[in-house]
This record gives sequence, structure tokens and C-alpha cells, in this order.
Amino acid sequence: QHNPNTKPNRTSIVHLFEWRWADIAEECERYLAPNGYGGVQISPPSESIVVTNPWHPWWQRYQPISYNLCSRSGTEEELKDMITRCNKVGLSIYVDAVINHMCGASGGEGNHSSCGSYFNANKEDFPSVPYSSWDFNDNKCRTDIENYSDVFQVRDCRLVSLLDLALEKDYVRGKVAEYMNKLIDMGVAGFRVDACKHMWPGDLHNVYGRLKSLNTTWFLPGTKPFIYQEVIDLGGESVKASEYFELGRVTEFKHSAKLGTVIRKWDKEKLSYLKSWGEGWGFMPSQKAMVFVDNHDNQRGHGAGGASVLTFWDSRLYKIASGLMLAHPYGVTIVMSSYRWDRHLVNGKDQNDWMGPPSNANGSTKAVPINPDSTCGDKWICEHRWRQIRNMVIFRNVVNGQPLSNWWDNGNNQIAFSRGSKGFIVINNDDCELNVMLDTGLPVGTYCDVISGDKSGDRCTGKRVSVGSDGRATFHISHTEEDPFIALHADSKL
Ligand code: QV4
Ligand code: CA
Repeated sequence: QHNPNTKPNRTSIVHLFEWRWADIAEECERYLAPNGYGGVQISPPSESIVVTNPWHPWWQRYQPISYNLCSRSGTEEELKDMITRCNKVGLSIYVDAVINHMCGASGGEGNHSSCGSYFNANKEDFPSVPYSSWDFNDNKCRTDIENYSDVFQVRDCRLVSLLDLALEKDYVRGKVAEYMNKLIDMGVAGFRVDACKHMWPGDLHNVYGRLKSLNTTWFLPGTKPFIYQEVIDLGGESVKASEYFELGRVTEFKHSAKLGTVIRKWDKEKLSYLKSWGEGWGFMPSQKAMVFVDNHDNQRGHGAGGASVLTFWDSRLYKIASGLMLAHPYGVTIVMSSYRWDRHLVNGKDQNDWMGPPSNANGSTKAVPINPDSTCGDKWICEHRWRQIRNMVIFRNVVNGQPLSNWWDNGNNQIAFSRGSKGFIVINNDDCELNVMLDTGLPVGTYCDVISGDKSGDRCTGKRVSVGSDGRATFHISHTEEDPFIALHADSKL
């Protein structure tokens, strides 16, 4: 179903990519709940292959060995504890479900898996599920997907050699649903379903139909899991995102690619063109869309979106992009939370795009230490803790349900808009100053800009903006500022 099952007025999900369950539990309690986050997308909890060449790449977790729940993020007990503790403080957990395939064809034979289960990729033998060669699509296709204009290839052949499950089989559907239902019983609120382009909508319909209602300890009786499906549709392929709309939400990758292009001012794009942002740009309907500035794939050149995609590496533009996404009513928003790796671009391709999370010598993932200034240590970036991003997540909660109004632009890269009478944002991405009086739609009063600072009590650590009884206010934003935008909302009124 399409509703994210977040608590009222909590609108955004954060993807804590590769975090350990123990750290996610802490983060829910100490940071996400008090700062208005709605939920967490977690890395795949299922047992995966362990790859040592290259050394424990992040992508090993997208090669399942079984549906046992021990992974690089922790044990089943730790997973359970995390789900419970996050639910207790009002945070929903979404599981990244890898159900299109098992490990790669060249995964070998042995116990090199995250729970130590035996498997044999050559024989397609995964006794811990169990799956055998009967449960794969070999009778339809045994080669890699090469031609994305052939739907049969895309859905029945192997995605980068990953052994493709026969999801039309009742047995396979049953095993996948059993895995997802176990997580539902543990208290998760929904799923990010991986690689949906490579699965037939009819098969997914059947699997979703087998899912239970959510655990009534935390959700109203009869609540169905939230489903958001990864389908990369930038146009021009045989599989369309729209085929999946009735099943759940779908990732809108055009949003990520275009937002980067506009903010980088590539292809003669300008912020003023964002007046029709959303469906007006050929995106899917807002009620179907999941949006993000970047995701774990395209921030390192995997998946789609290309060089325009903004990431923490371009922090100034990244903050503007995040501010825009979170201020705009389009879609359900996902905030990326990354780790730093030794990025090494050669002719635009990152030689180290495989590198896993900060880890110890034995390959285990490091804990996320929190610095006294509330940033994260040990190469964890924690974009979700950046003041500008965190405060815009709160902005989005405050303006939830309000229409976009009072649009203004200078015909170039200076824009502003309000969300009804609850919030207002002004952005200057031009190479000159912004000096203008604008209709904010806000009630009269003095507001604290939540980009340059925070409101605490009746004080403001950032810029103050006074809105007159006619709703108008004067704004100055220099193009040389680190954060050339201002955001005000009902709860930042002094
Ligand atoms: C390679 C070759 C194959 C060859 C094989 C032989 O590419 O042609 O046959 O070796 O051994 C890893 C390696 C990849 C390797 C493969 C199999 O990177 O080089 O194949 O393993 O051993 C992630 C990574 C992939 C990784 C995969 C499994 O991005 O690089 O593959 O995990 O570990 C399309 C899809 C979309 C997908 C996107 C990346 O439509 O669904 O590509 N996105 C999702 C996830 C993504 C994940 C997968 C799907 C697969 O978001 O993270 O891929 O679960 O656009
Ligand atoms: Ca498939």
C-alpha cells in the first residue's frame, strides 16, 4: 500500500545505509525521534554472501544466501531489539528486501556467508531456505540481462549474473512471503523492494497479497505494510514505473537526476523552471512517488542518474537540493545518510565504488561515534544530522498538507515559495545578490531562519526575518554565503 505508516506529522524517512542495528536503535532514541524523523530504511537484514575480493564490499548484502536474519549489521536479536526500540519512540522501520535473486553465479561453494550457512552457487543450492535449481529461472534464461528493451530478458534473465528466482512458483512466493511476514511480526512498517524492474508485477502482486497486517503492538489493526519499489525509469526502456503504481509507491529517479542538473545549472537549467516541478516535469504522480537527492547506488555511480546526482561530496549544493526537496510537496522524501570512502575517480568512474562501511580489520562494521558537536565520527557522514537538512525535515512536518503558493522567481536562479501559511523558503543560486521584498503567506511576526541557525526558546541563533501584517518581508541573501537560502515556518516564529 502507498501510505508510509509514519506517525502523524512525521513525513520523512532516513536511509541509515550500512548502519549496525545497535547504532540505529540508539539513533532512533537520541536523535531521530526528537527531531521529527518518521522512519528508517535499513540495509538488507537477510543472510548474504561474504565477499573478500574486493574486501567486504557494501554490495555483498545484495546477494542473499538465505532469509536468516544475521547480517553485517548484527544478529537477529539485535535486529529485533532495534525494531522494538525504534517503534517505542515512534519511528517506523522499512526493510530493504532483496527477493529477485540470490547470490551471483560465480559465488562459489562453502560457508562464506554472514550466518555461516552452506551454499553452492554453481548448483543453485541454498539449503537454509531451502532453494534448489528448480526454484530459479534457468528454464527461461541462464544468461545476463543485456537488452533492456526486451521485457522477458529484464525479468527472467540474470541481473549482473545474480541467480534469478522463479517468482511465478508458488513455493518461491511462499518462501519470500514467509521472510517478509517474519519481519512484519517483528514490527517493521514496510519494505523497500529491491530490483522490482526485474520482477513481473503479477508475481509481486501475489507476494504482497500474502503479507500480514502490521503488528498491533504499534499499528492499528488491519494496517498493511508500506511498499516502495525500486524501479529505475528514466524513460526509453520497455519496463515502465507505471506498471507498479497499483502495487505500492515507486522510486522516482528522474527527481534525483533532474534536481542535480538544475542545481548544478547544467543543460541551461534554472531554478525558475522548478515552478512546475513534479508531474509538470514528466515525473510520476506525487501520490506514487518516493524521492531522494541521491541513493546508495547513484551516489557512487551505480544504478542511474549519472554525474549530475548531488551527494555529500558537494555539500553546499547538496544542502540546497535537500532544502528544495523537503520544502516541495512532491512525493514521500528519503534522506540519505552515508559513509565516506576513498573515492578515486578515473575518467568519471570511481575505482573504489565497491568500498564498504567504516570497518575493523576483520571486516566487521564500526560503530557510529557521536562527537560533542553532534556530528558523527569515523567517516560516518550523517547528512541527516546536518542542521540545514534536519531543520528542513522539521519544516516538512510543519507544512504537511499545505499547498505550494506564493511562487516567486527572478526568471533565473532565485526562487521562493510558501507552503500555505505555514512555511516559506527563499533560495539564491545565482551569481549575484538577492535583495527583494516577498509575499510569504505567513502571519505577522518575527521568524527565525532555520537554515542559518535554530530557534531555542525565544532566541534565534541564526538570521531573523520580520514579516509584516500584510505577510510581506524583505530578504537579503548573498550568493557567496555558505548556505544561500532561508527557511521560515510556523514553529520557528519567535
Ligand atoms: C559482474 C558482472 C557480470 C558478471 C559477473 C561474473 O557485472 O556481468 O556476470 O560479475 O562474476 C556485484 C558486482 C558486479 C558483479 C555482481 C555479481 O558489482 O560487478 O557482476 O555483483 O557477482 C548492487 C550493486 C551491484 C552488485 C549487486 C550484487 O549495485 O554492482 O553487483 O549489488 O552484489 C539496475 C537495476 C537496479 C539496481 C541497479 C544497481 O535495475 O535494480 O542496477 N539496483 C538495486 C540495488 C543495488 C543492487 C541491486 C539492485 C541488486 O539498489 O544496490 O546492486 O540487488 O539499474
Ligand atoms: Ca527476475
